[in-house]
Amino acid sequence: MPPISILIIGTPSGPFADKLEHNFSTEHAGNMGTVAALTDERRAAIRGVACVDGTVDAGLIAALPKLEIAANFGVGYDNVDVAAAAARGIVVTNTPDVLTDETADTALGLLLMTVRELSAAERYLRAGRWQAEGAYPLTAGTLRGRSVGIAGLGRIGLAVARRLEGFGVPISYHTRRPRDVPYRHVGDLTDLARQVDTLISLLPGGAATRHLIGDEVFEALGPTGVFVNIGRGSTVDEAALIRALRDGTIHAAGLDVFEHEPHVPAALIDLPNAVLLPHVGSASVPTRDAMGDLMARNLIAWFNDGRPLTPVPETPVPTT
Ligand code: 8YV
Repeated sequence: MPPISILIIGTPSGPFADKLEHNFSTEHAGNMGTVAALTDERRAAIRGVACVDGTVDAGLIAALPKLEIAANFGVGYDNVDVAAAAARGIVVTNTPDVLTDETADTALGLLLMTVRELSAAERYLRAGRWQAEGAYPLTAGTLRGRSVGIAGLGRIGLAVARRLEGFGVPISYHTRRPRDVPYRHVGDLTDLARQVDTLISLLPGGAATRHLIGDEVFEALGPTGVFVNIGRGSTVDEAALIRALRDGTIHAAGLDVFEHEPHVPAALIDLPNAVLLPHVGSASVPTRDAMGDLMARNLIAWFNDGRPLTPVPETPVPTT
């Protein structure tokens, strides 16, 4: 049997790149997922997509008449048009679990960096200012006495909450429905922001969550408020966040994700009370290898026996 043809979007690196090449006949598209360079015959033969970086939009799906599965590299899949996939019976898979701990670790690191100004303190030392000017100024912020709200208590949110237990801070969370967890549920996001002074967002991207966090939430969080975003940049009204940081509506923010990555507005970069990371939540070699391996195994499992390992709920797998 000739090998199954798949389209790789983005540039895989690590052992899973070899796994894909070994198991499939691969076509390569740039990050835009463009298939324009392929002959009609090669395009029509593609049965799977491995999306390492970029998007799988309705146009791409329409251009691939034999497509059966789109395997995404990442737990979030707002870069894949799942409605268009579901309408064609195409299965979408993501990479949950394997990045949970890494991303939760990053969230806690970012929280501490933000509250205690650790990156600014390091810059101070490197600039020779400790010796020249004396000790770094005491930080107004501390985790002591804070109460933390988590927006979005999925796998990563739960892992963040468990880590926070070790820090001895009270924890509440916002999800649509309460979960069976030992933390206080708050049914409304603005209410949650009002009841805590530290808000960590792990909300997923997509139309339903776009700009959910804006003026109202920042005002509710208040002048001692710290906002940390490790979910998706699209969930935040970035202009409102910049205003809130600038005029003291909130105290500080730690961001790993942005509205238009990799673009980060100069106005954010200029703000001393914003800690900014270039979307590194899951970005260690072991974790990215595990994500790539799971993405490849989803494709292999689908073509072997029609049972992908981690399909997303919007595109159920046929049970025949
Ligand atoms: C990655 C992520 O940055 O899994 C996700 O949803 O945001 C991150 O782990 C991304 O998937 C890599 O492109």
